[in-house]
This record gives sequence, structure tokens and C-alpha cells, in this order.
Amino acid sequence: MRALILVDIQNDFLPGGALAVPHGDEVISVANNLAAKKGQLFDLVVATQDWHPTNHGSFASNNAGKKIGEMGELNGLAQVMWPNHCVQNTKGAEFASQLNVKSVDHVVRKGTDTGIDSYSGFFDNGHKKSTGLGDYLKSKGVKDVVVLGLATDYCVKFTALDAKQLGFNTTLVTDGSRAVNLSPDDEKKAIEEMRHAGIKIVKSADLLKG
Ligand code: VGL
Ligand code: ZN
Repeated sequence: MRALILVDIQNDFLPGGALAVPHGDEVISVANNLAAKKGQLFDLVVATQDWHPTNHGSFASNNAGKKIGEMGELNGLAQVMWPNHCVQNTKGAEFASQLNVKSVDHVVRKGTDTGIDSYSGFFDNGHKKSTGLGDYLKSKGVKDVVVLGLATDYCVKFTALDAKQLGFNTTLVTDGSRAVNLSPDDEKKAIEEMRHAGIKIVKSADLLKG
């Protein structure tokens, strides 16, 4: 069984959004084209959704004296200070309107605890609490996962690394993902880190041609 995992394809990560990922909108058609292959290439489509309370500790606005993009600390873990984004029940937290959400079988909301961030769709950043996604996939008999979305250097990377660590054969779709690139080579580094962990790096066309 093979699952497609669509990571955080939400309005706030698109151009014009609160935490806009450059060219983030370009992943939508790739996601839709792959999700359309459910029943052939994939058995299951899962979407993760960053879903923060307004007082989330990753927001610079909730950390006196901190500016957006700086490093800070959140309960002992290093934490990038982000703009307010993906606040629960706001337009910015909704899936991109062009995304074919009808193909999605299961949604995982993450980042809901004020005191810890959750880049991965599987665990919080301290690896203390599971979201249940690993057990969900195992209960469906999934052995292979294909990951894409936003952003390559944060939520996509940590989702793929956790998937691999949980024992799933894991593939990253590069053209279905875009990076924040706080530093210009963050995307390159993230892809190298994933490759080094044993994650397969492909383009969507490689999957579509079979
Ligand atoms: C993300 C930063 C903060 C992501 C989420 O989806 O990659 N990045 N929250
Ligand atoms: Zn977030």
C-alpha cells in the first residue's frame, strides 16, 4: 500500500500569505496530478495542516523583543520566530482553494500545542507526542509513502525524515515542494539531508511515467 502525503498546502504558505513560500503555489498542480492517480499509483492520500492557536509560542509576536526570522527558544528547544500563520479557523489555515481536497482521505492537524512546534506530520519537534499518523498509515497496511508540499526545508523535510525513521519506504517529490530558504541554500541542504537518510528523491514525472 502506498500513501501520498501532502504537507501544509495552505493559504498562508502561498504567495501573498502570512508565511509565503516563494513559488509555493506551483506545488498545487503537482499535488493534484499525483492525487488524481489514486487507485493506480496511490492507495491513500493524506494531507497535513499546520493549525496553530493565536498564542502559539513559535510566533515572534508572542515572544517579547523577538523579530521574525530570528532564532529563539521554546521550552528548551531552538525555535525559529515565525510570523503569525495558520491560525486555527482562519482563511490562512485553509487548504489552498485550487487543491483537490476531495481526493484527501485523512487530514492531520499539527502545531496545536502552544508550547511546542510541530514541523513533522508524525511528531512534535521534541518527538514527545505522536499525531497518530504513523499508526493510521500502519493500520491501512501502508509500506511506502511519497511526500511533497510546503516547505521543503521545514515541514516536508521533518515529515519525510520521520516517515523513513518509522520504517516507511519514503520518497520526496522535488517539483511538488518549495522551500522557505531563510538562507539561500536551505533547500539544497534539506534535500541532501533527506537523501543521506535514505529517502528517494524524484520528480513527479518519474512517478507518473511509472
Ligand atoms: C512550516 C514554518 C512554520 C512549514 C510551518 O509548513 O514548513 N514552516 N510552520
Ligand atoms: Zn507553523
